[in-house]
Amino acid sequence: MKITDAKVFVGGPGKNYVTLKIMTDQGVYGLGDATLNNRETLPAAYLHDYLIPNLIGMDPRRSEDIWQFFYRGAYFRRGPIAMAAFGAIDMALWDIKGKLAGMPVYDLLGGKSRDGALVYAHATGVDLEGLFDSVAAYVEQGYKAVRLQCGIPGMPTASYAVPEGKFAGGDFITDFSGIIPKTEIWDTDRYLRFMPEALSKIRERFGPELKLLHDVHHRLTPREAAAFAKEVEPVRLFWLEDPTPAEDQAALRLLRQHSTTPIAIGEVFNSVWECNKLIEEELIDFIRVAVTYAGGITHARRIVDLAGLHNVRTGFHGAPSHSPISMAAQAHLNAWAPNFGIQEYLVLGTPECDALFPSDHFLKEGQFFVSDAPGLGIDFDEGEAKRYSYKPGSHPVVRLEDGTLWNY
Ligand code: CS2
Ligand code: MG
Repeated sequence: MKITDAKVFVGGPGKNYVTLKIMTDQGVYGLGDATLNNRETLPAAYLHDYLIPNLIGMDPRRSEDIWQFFYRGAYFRRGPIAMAAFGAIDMALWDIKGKLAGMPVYDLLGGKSRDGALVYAHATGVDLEGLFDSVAAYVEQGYKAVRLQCGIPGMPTASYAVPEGKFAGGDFITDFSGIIPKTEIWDTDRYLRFMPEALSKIRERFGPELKLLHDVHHRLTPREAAAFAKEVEPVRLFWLEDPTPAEDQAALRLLRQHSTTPIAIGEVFNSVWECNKLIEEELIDFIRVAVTYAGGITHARRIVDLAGLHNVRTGFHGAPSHSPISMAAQAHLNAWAPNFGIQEYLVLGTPECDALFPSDHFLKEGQFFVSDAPGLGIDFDEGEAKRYSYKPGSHPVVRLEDGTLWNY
């Protein structure tokens, strides 16, 4: 069996999804997602210029060897661009493998450990009242877990937590007015004065059952993060996410010595080599990698297995940065993983998105139910894809009030 062709599409409704389609001589095809938020043309070029010419003629059933060929075979390996490109190929090969076997990918991984996978939604408010309303709306829809982000009084601009524009509440972050980013102003003191109290008011209002999460988005120093995590202990967060910049694995030691608040980290990691210390030293409770940026199912599964040895559960990244193809790949891992924790999930569910990526995966009362169709259980409509093309966009950058550049 041979791979005969592969195509890359960039575009989508309100996003630049990077979709890979791999064709074979047996008519079976596979789909993968290489979307790298606001850098979408780069994994597309890596695929197009380097990987696809090598892929043609390979046997798609040999997904492990193909993964090793691209990873070890690239002298300059790793990094988000390369790993997103390898990840898309890997997802597509698992899709093909499942279709050949007539089995959903979760069965190839070891079968289902659960039916529905717990998800969390993004509740946001420009102020606390707005946040109350947003949480109440999700509770009403049956969600059991929500992430809480709130505008900070006195903070000169809206924070990442409260995106402006038409997708507010949907957390679409990208600003499509061009590649020159807008600037957000951040003030750690204001944040530290306001947020612990806000979290405790949400706990008071919504009671003990609701799972509450909060994302610091890499903005604190280790000492500030330790103090914050300690202060919010009575709120009993499900997790505190990215309290410190993710490059510094040792930063979490200080936090761990001072607090028992569960910590989630990893949405910007691309390989096990960025989180092995965090996992082995049990400095985190949830690993947040995404199947896209962490080299596909083959590599993400290795991270999940390592985490399982150290009491670390999964909490895969699920911002709309990923297309429904990655979300499908993650749904199969979530159905299987013995150490599954939770899945971030923002309903993309516009008619346009569903038309581009038809599937029968579904969400019900705060749980995600994976499709039982062979492979990843998701399709890509090339006719629909003709409606979309690449649109330049950017994330904001963050500065302190005196102009110092800070972590987005
Ligand atoms: C966020 C992301 O979902 C999250 O937890 O941290 O929305 C992140 O800001 C984006 O993926 C960046 O592209
Ligand atoms: Mg995050």
